Amino acid sequence: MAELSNFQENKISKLFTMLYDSNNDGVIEKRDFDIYLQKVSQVLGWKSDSEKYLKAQETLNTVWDGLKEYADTDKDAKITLEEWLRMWRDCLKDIEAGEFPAWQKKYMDLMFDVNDMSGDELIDMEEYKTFLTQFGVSQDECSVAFSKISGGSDITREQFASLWRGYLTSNDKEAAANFLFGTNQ
Ligand SMILES: [Ca+2]
Ligand SMILES: [Ca+2]
Repeated sequence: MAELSNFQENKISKLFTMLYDSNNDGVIEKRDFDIYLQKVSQVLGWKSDSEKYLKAQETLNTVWDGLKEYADTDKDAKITLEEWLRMWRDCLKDIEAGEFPAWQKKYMDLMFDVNDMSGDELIDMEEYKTFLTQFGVSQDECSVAFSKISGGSDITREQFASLWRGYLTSNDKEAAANFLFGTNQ
């Protein structure tokens, strides 16, 4: 099992708090995914019987099942930060090689889809802002972060996956990928 540097651990902990633990009670549970779905549906204007909503719901259920299977060491259907970090230590090497766990790949693809509101397979700055401000990142911070990660053009699905990999694994504090979820690490 690989060790995480403090820098990697901070970034991975931020993901836990910002993106996954929707109700901020210190553990990830199925309920957090339900809240997440409500949140993005509101932003995107999805009705709860629409095809997109149902598809996202199915994906999130699969993501939760995969995450639970991998990370929930004590099988209490709650992922603590400790369990979360243990999982990332375990899969760090695979991710460095570009191999994400299947559930994580699904989550990344869904994240791309909900960011790419216009559906043109590119994330532009406005879309990035619309999405990330829902998670407590300010407009200004989004602008700075987007300039860093995009290098001046919109983000393709392939770049997005590469930014995730960099975010999770990089130890270079100047690496653009560190800014994927805002400017604070
Ligand atoms: Ca929670
Ligand atoms: Ca647990």
